[in-house]
Amino acid sequence: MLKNILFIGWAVFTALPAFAATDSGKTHLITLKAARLDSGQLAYQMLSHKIRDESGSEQNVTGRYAKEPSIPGPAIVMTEGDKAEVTLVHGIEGSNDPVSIHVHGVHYKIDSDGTMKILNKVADEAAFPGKPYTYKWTAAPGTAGAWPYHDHTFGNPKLGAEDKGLYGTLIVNPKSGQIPALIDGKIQQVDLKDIKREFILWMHETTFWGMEVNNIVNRQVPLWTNPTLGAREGELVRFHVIGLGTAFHTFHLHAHRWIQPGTTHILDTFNVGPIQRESFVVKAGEGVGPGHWHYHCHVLQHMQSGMMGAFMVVGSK
Ligand SMILES: [Cu+2]
Repeated sequence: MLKNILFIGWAVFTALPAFAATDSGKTHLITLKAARLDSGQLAYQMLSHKIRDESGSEQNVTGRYAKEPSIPGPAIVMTEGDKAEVTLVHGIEGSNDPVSIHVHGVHYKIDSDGTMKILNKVADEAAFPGKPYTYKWTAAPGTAGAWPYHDHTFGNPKLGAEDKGLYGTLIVNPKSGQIPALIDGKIQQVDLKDIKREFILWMHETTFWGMEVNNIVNRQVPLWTNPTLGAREGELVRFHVIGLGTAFHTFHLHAHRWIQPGTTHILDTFNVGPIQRESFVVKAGEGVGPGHWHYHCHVLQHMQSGMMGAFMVVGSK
């Protein structure tokens, strides 16, 4: 009897992680293409994104994305508890080299690592011409944050071609729907639905590469290099800053302050190493008003090479 109870207890216990992993139920069905730009650089493009809910009905959200490949690539937004099936299509003309997606932060099995067999000992997990590859990700509890995804195979089976433009951003929002932010001088929880715009800035050698996720019109806009960012005074704006390449940077935004996530430490500058990232929220122009607020890398050599842009805050009236 006792043995049976223990056995039932163990069966329930072992089944729990499976329930926990599927309780949210949303599955993102995504098709991305790796393509070559006219400049010779490489880039990812969103071909299709559908979100399937628990009942099995699907919502097509492909219209949120730019219609062309971009650097950085499409920003994929998920919520903790969601799953994704990401199919990559090889669209790099004139090359038979495999191309892949390796993601950071979320959970995946070894066959979704996005590397070649010489590294993972399982399979060549990449798309070949005419032969797409599908990756499965789980944005498990504890994976909220902005994460990079990038190629790990093209042109070099151990390294890939992230430095040629094959990279993008995965944003996993917390299930609670809230994040801490420094607003009106106090650390408080803000609702994600109140964030009007998100600016993604990749710091690559001596250039910022930007993407706006505009939550007002529900569209993504590639901003390309050293962009001018725009917001209305008082809007809640979330920044996601990610490093790429070989250089170490210091991100600085004039006249705004924010908190280092998970702390009460107030910042206006932080360090960004390769593939390191930080996300933070500001209330545009808080305490300082509208203006052509400068943002830049504070490494002098990088500033001298033009690593800068503007955060244009326009008056609310
Ligand atoms: Cu720098």
